[in-house]
Amino acid sequence: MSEKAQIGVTGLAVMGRNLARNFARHGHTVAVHNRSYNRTKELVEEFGNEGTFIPSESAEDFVASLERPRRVVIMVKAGAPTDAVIDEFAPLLEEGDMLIDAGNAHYLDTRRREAALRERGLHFVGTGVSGGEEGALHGPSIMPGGSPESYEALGPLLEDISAKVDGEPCCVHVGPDGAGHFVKMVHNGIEYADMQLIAEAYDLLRQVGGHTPSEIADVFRGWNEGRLGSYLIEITAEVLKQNDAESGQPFVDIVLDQAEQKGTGRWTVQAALDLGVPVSGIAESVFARALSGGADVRKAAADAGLPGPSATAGAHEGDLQADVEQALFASKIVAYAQGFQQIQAASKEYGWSIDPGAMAKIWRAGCIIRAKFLDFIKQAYDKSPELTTLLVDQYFLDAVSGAQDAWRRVVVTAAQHGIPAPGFASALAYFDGLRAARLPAALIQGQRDFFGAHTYRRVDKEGAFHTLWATDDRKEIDA
Ligand code: NBP
Repeated sequence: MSEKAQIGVTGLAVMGRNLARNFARHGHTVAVHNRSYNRTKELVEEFGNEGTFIPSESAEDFVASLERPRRVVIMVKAGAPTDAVIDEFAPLLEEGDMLIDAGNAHYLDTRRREAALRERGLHFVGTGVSGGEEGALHGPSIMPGGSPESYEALGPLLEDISAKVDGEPCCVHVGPDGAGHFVKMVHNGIEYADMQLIAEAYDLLRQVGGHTPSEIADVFRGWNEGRLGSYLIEITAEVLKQNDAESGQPFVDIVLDQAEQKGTGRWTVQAALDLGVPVSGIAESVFARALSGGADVRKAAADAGLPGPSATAGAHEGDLQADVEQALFASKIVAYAQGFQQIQAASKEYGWSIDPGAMAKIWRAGCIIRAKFLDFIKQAYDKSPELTTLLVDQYFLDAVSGAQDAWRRVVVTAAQHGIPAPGFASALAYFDGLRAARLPAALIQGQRDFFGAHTYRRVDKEGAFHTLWATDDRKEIDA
């Protein structure tokens, strides 16, 4: 074989096929391989005219068709299939070659795989790829981890096929080992929070404002022109405008109200718990999906007739639409601030040196949470790379301060009407928690010292203290 491929893709289901086509469309010769050969054949038959593909039936031929250092993108089902593919390919590769896992792997799996392959002289690059199948074909946001050395050989190809904003690629070396997959995971967690907040805004406009889905679609279209401008707001308007072809009903009314999840939101919250970072916005959105999907519990509640507010709730005190926009924007800022804080905490924990501003930059296109306001996040971190929380950056501080009266009115209205708004309410509680000069955590410390002699620190001097409580002779219990 004369011509060698610059890059190879193994795993040619929807994502892998589209990534391979994207590389080919950018003029790269692409080696393609799949466990079952029919997918490889179909790709070349259907899209062979889009560029140069070198199809292989065996892993050996596929590896032989690649130029050195070999770059092998793995795009298979995350989990055991990824390990199976690594086990199949690693023995065929040579020192300096790269295995690039572009699936949705858990970052701890990526850390494990990277360490094992490094010992064998191979680069393992866990890479977040956002934007779904359309993104994979037309330009995703790409979040590669792995060694800086691997990025030198791989980065230019990934940057080439990534989404662009003003000519700048939505791809950057995130950091070593699992950093790329970690950031992709938090991206998905933020996406959950964003979607939940939008859903709450819709619910309030519908139930309190009495607007139809079509009218609310127009509201979202208007918001999309302003500071909330984003892909998710744009598609929300489209979904709300849609009528069901069969029944003629608004589409949103014929869909079962049980949200599903694939697990990256849950992973984000689990990781946040381990890191001790309060990502309440993401957590509320994961729990809200779980609540919606808890059909048995919801039915039991409905059967028991759990009562709503006893008094008829009054009208919203203010301009509901304008207030909901403020609540949505402020809560969104909180969710992003928390997500970025989680990225910074993991970066510190694992020594990744992630540049948070660069993450905001590469999320501006090619991914689900692309939004105008990411520019402001980037600017905030450009100004202060060590920013503790986005909420203290002047732009966000002003936005949240300006929004807070409306935000509080919206949370009150939701509570008075018995409409669940966990995203808005918990974001506000987080904001108030950060603002508070004194938190009741002092009382919790007192309780802990009382029942478990866990000691406490004082406001007026250094050291750990224990008080001899009246009941201190009884057996202590841990908590
Ligand atoms: P799937 O996740 O449906 O996986 C199908 C592919 O995995 C096929 O190529 C299949 O080969 C291969 N595979 C399996 Br299953 N077990 C294998 C094994 N033991 N050995 C070798 N190959 C095996 O594909 P997808 O929907 O294209 O997603 C690919 C990855 O991208 C996943 O990690 C997914 O989570 C991620 N993803 C990301 C986004 C996004 O927006 N970024 C969207 C969707 C998916 P076969 O053809 O022989 O069965």
